[in-house]
Amino acid sequence: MLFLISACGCPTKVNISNRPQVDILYNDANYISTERSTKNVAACKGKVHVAWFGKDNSGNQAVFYRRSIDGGATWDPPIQLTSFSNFHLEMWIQCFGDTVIVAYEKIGTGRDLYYRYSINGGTTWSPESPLEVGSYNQEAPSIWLWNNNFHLAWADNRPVFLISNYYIYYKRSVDMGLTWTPDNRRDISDSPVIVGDPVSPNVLHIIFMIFNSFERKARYIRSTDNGNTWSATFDLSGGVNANGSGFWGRPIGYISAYNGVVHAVFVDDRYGNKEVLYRRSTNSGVSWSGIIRLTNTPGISWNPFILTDGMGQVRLYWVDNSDGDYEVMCKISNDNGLTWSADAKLTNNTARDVMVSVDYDPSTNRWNIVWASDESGNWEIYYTSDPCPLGNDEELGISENFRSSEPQIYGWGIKFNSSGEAKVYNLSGRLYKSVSVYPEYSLRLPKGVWFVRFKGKVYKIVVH
Ligand SMILES: [Ca+2]
Ligand SMILES: [Ca+2]
Ligand SMILES: [Ca+2]
Repeated sequence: MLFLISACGCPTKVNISNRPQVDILYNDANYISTERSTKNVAACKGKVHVAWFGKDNSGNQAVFYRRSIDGGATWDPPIQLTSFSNFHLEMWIQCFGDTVIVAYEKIGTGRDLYYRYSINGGTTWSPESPLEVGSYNQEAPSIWLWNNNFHLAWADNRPVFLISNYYIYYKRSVDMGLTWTPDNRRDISDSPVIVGDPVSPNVLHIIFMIFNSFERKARYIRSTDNGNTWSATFDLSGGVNANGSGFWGRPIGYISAYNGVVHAVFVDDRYGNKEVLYRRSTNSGVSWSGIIRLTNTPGISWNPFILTDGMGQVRLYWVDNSDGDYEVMCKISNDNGLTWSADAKLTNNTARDVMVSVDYDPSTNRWNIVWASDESGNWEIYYTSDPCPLGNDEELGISENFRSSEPQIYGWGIKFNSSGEAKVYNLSGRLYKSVSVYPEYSLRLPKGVWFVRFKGKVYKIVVH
């Protein structure tokens, strides 16, 4: 019996929403994210924060929130952050240290952006405040937090020279949204994702799309002065329009940056069906690699989410309907985006598994993955992590093992089949002991939950 870490995440998952009504991450009737300014998980300082839309029995929605303060092992009860009302499509959750912000689209005067924030890691929350409210539509909030800088990008169709068109806007607050820099209108048209570079936090990157009857392309702008000025637009799509009717024509994308290396992904169908395409910059977005095809599946590859851990690992998560019902997929680069692993499945079932978003917490070295699935019959929000959540499930990770080189997990400890250094951690992540092991070495452990790191993998052991 053995527990193996899967490539994309833990084989067990936590049902975060667990309500008899509909719980979704992106609020549309297609149950497919038709834009990408959506992020439902944030992980900082060992706390994991998840936000989603939950419906009531009348079909109204509210924003729900749930957190783990032990890196995803156990979860506090859910909190309802808003009253039941009418919401539009997207929400965004972001953290920095113990600051957490949840922003979302409400139906008001057109569509408006509101937010709540916490400065104590999600224990208590500010009242709901307007983030960007006015006539016409304010949509697609995307947030980057760094120290006291609250960067907001959004899409807005307020009239420009009397013509209503969606543009990308940007503004910044250093007092949690009490005061703001002026609304800074950038380019046409929608679905911005803003990220900063943790090594050079004054460098900001926005991926967005132009989506109208003339053009459907992924676009990019950058700032090197903390959002005061922005570059001209760069066409990530290389002149090629996405095809498909309605929202399927949207080249929805995502972006991630660390130490000047920027990873951008978007979707179009230049290879015959929807695939995830990738470009990489090694000079903070000054210039870009050619377009690299990351997926090659017969079905729709959609909803890409790319993230770097800052230590050379880059992960692409996306959803793919090649098996007929959508799965969450991933592939991993361990050389900062130069080469990529084969496709791997995080989910594998007959339900729709969609709307994936991811955050990485450097304080726990943990990838946190959230998606929605209708496998319960009424849509739930699921969470998993890589390595596995610490002790959320007694049967976690127990599966038959046929790899003789792998350690075996028992109720009393772990038996090794090869030589090396094993490090044993307790439930709170503290190193318990380091052991030099060899084939047939049996390491007996006291009663409790333990994690053994051996040859790059983490094994969970429950000693009863
Ligand atoms: Ca539900
Ligand atoms: Ca495909
Ligand atoms: Ca599925």
